Amino acid sequence: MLTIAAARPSPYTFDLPSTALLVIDMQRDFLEPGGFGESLGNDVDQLRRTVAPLAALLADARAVGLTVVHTREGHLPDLSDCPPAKLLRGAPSKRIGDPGPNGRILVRGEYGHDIIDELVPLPGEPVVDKPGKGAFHATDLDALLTARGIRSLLVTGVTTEVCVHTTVREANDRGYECLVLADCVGSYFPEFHRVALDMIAAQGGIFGWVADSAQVRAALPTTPVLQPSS
Ligand code: TIU
Repeated sequence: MLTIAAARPSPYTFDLPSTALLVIDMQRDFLEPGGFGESLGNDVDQLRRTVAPLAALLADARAVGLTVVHTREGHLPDLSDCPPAKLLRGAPSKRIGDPGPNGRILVRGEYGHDIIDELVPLPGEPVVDKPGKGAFHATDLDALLTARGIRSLLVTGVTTEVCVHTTVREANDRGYECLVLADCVGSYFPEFHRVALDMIAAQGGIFGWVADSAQVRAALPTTPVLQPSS
């Protein structure tokens, strides 16, 4: 067992075979100009600080053979999986499905829908396409994790209070332990980011634990101990 002694609200213990690194929605649509995030009026630069620590963590996780799972938020080209409540809400500069500089906004198969170059998935790493904010809603993520014997999630990605939080809540109700890595999750709203992390660790860890990626990287062995996931 490995222990992250400095995790909030208490030390987090996990073992490598039953743990996955979950990378949520690190897509151009959220992190680069011209995509869904910017269409909602957000400053996409707010999310950039997550990229370097997440790339470093990903490299160490891969080196040790940890299971890595990526997710992408997006919709079928005919938008049949996008509820009107999501499509029509608000007054964005562009709606889901509209053409943008990176292709149609938040539509599967478009350049903007894919994961940023710095964090591109390796062959064999599952990429779960999800129509909602939570990664368990209308996906096979639970079955995929169960088949691999995963019970513990190192949670990273964007945005802290939207897709990360929804996924952590869903995971918590399904019996997974979640350690959210504060420097590897990001929000367009610094205050929401801070409070969202506090909400996870409050009340004795009502949804899980919070730590920094450096603490996890320091705890990981330096030689492979697992077969690469397939
Ligand atoms: N708007 C916002 O903060 N986030 C999303 O719409 N999706 C995700 O968080 N991935």
